[in-house]
Amino acid sequence: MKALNEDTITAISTPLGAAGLGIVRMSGPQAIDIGDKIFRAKNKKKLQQADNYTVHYGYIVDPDTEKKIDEVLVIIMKRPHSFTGEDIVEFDCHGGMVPLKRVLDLLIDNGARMAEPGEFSRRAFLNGKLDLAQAESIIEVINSKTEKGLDIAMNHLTGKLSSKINALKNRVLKLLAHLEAAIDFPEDEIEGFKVSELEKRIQRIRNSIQELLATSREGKIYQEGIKTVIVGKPNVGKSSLLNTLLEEKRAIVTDIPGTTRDVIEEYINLEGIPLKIIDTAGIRETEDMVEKIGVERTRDFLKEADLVLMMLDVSQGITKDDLRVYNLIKGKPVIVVVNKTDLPPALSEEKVKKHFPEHLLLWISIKEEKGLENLKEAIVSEVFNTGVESEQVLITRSRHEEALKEALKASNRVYNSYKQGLPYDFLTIDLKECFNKLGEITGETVDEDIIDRIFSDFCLGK
Ligand SMILES: Nc1nc2c(ncn2[C@@H]2O[C@H](COP(=O)(O)OP(=O)(O)OP(=O)(O)O)[C@@H](O)[C@H]2O)c(=O)[nH]1
Ligand SMILES: [Mg+2]
Repeated sequence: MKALNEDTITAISTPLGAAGLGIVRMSGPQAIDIGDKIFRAKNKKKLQQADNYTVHYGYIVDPDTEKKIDEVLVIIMKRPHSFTGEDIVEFDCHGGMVPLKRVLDLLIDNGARMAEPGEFSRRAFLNGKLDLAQAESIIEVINSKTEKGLDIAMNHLTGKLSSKINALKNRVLKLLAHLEAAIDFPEDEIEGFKVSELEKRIQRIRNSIQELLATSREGKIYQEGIKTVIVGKPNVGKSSLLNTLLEEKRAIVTDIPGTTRDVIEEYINLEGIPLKIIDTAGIRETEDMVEKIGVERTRDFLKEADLVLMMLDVSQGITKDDLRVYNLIKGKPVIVVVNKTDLPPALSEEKVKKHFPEHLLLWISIKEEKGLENLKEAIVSEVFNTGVESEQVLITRSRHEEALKEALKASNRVYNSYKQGLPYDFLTIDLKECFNKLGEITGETVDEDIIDRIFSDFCLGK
């Protein structure tokens, strides 16, 4: 284990605001000493004498006056068997800004230092309790938007992704060792190394990286959601659709065209997939300043969209405004949603098909709640071509995706060098690069500033 930090850090680990309970956490070599300075156990025992993983009831006091500040439970977790690998003392206090802040201040007055965001997790990483991919997954667990998202994040936290990466790294390393031995002892036979198997071994490494990389699109969708933008001319029922999917009157709906003027974003859970649904201002030629800005914002959101729901009003037929909308979304995955089928139609199925030949068409009536289940299914299958098993390890983070792409490039170079019959030195250079890129994911071969950046994204107290 690496050298432990000398200072002891502390932070409030629960959200601020009135609550039943709040937790102040402290980690470091003086944690138990500092705890004893301000904690008075009901049974008079000192925390120093406490066994590992025990809970103690008593009061936090101001040691200068012995005035009681809060009634608490204290949890002791001793190094190295704690989250950070250091001594940890956790105070289960009453929630609420004032008591929590007071306990924090007392800990700082008595020798602890305010923790930086993510510093507990960073220490866990530096002390070898978690690798980098596992540490990053803590944020994913906290931020997961659906149960499936949580399953995937938990697979990362429990090390399933890391063990896949490590297995890959071992294969690269073994090949590297064999090639280096073959370079150093060209005359000798090297145990476990057959030239005839070289091509297959390189290819297997490439394939494994490729397979993992192929999961990143779905992985990101589970983590960040499918960005689905609802567009259409005014009054076709975009905000009504948002409200229906949300099962909540979130957006204002009126029969006045141009009701929605800004962009509204909400998350819904669609069969375990987070759908980030975005209602936009109706698009039409307009002189109204506010509406114009709304349309501009719609354009910006469209750039980022994973999927577009283009809405039509069956009672109105296809108008110039509809075609203007369509021009904005060309090239995106689009589902054409024809709404208000409860009204007398001014639009036949053939006509819609003719205008939008390459898109899926769905007919709905929000008013009569018809066709909505079909729409939900269509959204999922439009984005996912195949079903996803939650046991599968998916790549969810751009950082991992980038590292895998670089590793793949390096393995391609290894393969090309092999095919060209270049000396083994050419292969080993790129194999090392491949190894290093894989190691960036788990953190062995990553730069300090990247580590800084990763942990600074954490919330305070984590
Ligand atoms: N008959 C009928 N009316 C509907 C249906 N869906 C929505 N409407 C009505 O259509 C009108 C416009 O609905 P909105 O949801 O505000 O339309 P929008 O596309 O958001 O309009 P803008 O925000 O102005 O662009 C409202 O009066 C809704 O009640 C439907 O399926 N059938
Ligand atoms: Mg609207």
